[in-house]
Amino acid sequence: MSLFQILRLTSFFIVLVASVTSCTKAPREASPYAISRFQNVIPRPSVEAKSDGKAFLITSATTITIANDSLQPVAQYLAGVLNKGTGYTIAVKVSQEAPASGIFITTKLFDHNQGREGYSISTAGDLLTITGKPAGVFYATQTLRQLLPPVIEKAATPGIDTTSWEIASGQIVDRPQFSWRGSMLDVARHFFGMDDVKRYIDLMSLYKMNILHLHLSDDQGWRIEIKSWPKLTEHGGSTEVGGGKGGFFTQEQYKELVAYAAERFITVVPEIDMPGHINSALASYGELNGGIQVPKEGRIELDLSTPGALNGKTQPTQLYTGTEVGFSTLRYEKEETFKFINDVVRELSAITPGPYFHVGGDEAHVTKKEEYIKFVNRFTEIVKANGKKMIGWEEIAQADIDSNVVVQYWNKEQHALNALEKNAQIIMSPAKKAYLDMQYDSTSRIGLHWAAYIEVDSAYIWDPAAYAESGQVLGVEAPLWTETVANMDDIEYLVFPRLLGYAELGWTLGARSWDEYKVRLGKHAPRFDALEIDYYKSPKVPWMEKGL
Ligand code: TNX
Repeated sequence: MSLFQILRLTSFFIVLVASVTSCTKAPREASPYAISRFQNVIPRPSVEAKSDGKAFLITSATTITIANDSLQPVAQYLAGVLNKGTGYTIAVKVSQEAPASGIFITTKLFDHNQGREGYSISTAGDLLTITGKPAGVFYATQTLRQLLPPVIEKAATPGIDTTSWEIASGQIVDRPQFSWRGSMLDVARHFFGMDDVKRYIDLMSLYKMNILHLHLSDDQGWRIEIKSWPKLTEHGGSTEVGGGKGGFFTQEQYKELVAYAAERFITVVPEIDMPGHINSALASYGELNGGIQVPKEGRIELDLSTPGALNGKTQPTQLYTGTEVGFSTLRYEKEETFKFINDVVRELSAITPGPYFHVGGDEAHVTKKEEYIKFVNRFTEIVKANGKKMIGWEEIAQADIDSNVVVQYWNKEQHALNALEKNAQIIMSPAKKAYLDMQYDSTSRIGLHWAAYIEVDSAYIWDPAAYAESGQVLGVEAPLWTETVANMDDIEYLVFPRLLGYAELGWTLGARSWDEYKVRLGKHAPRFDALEIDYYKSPKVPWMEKGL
């Protein structure tokens, strides 16, 4: 018999076994592995997760039926996930009637609390029903992935045992606590290209996060094309921390990232950090420079007392590849500065469908206090005139902000309280708990520790709703600053496994316990391996070495 004949015969038997399995009517008991997966979903389902001990099987005969066309994109996404891992060609059909078997998706909600992002998954015999609006169905898909064996995340290979894929059946009812569940990626200190950012989006989406805040400019680099100020990227984008070649996104590339994120129900929030953290722009256009750059004992400082800095003779600064913060500032008293700001906000807002624009506003140590306040007040007007809602780091709470502004808390509680008093909304990113660039402990190979060492337990043990009685807390965001982060392996090492904890803090309602969570987290090791995530194997977590 030739190899070809053997292969044909083998696939004949696989199809035979698969169709026999798919016709089996008697409910099968779920394996302990399937039950364990059901119990270890992250973020933990908020309302209910009850297994009935039976198994639901996905086979080559499974189809996805959607009740209406608005579910087409999410259903295709689900089919894509399943087909990649199983090697099947599961199709999507449209019918308002629930089929007798397979996966049925409907927008008829399970209950009225479900909202835009909630979902339910319930199984009865050979039928698995998902209810939700498109975003909810997307999150149901992420849950289903975790109910399947980790190898679902690997592209199917011909030799794989694929007669069926087991899910423990039962009922899951789930919805998020906060509408803002985000992470920030700093592409300015080190530049990360399209593939890396897309992978970051994919990884976030696995845990139902819905905000990607892109830190697009800083002293070390300008990373987004602004057509009316081309030197920002030509010159300002040409390096990064450590002197590497840097890079930037064209507007077309940025749009592609925004669309890629939107397919995963993630809103991109662009940040242009002003009036400090702006050296890359000052190096590109000297007229924006609010001072004169002087190297001092290996640091860079700005001399504002030099008359030349303020009388029209400003010079472009040098490009900067170090890691100091707080030495640069835009020049307040020139209208040209506000033309620049307006052009940047206008161009970037036009390619950002999401409602937010982040103006930075942090660590403007060399901007005079009264000018800082005036800057922020002008930012507020400019962002509003360009149709966006303004977000800024906590320092902006010193300006005349109101309920239309969002303040991102990172360091000083006083600023957060100030923001709440002014009726602003707040995003919780406390550096001591939520900064993904903090080292786990003193032996971590990269990362900083100015705020704290943040082990996996510490990252999880805090309450973002501490201020929630105000009703002004939008949610949680974990920022990854990249002074010490140079490639995707570095990103994954700092982000995983802490990201799952932040996702759960943002998503899951109700009480939390580290002792319970750490066991659940430990069960995700084989899934990280299947996804080829280079995670930090914290000694605090009982990692599962083998299993499904
Ligand atoms: C503080 S947090 C910064 C960043 C740094 C970070 C390093 C904030 C608003 N500003 O510029 O990258 O610390 O951890």
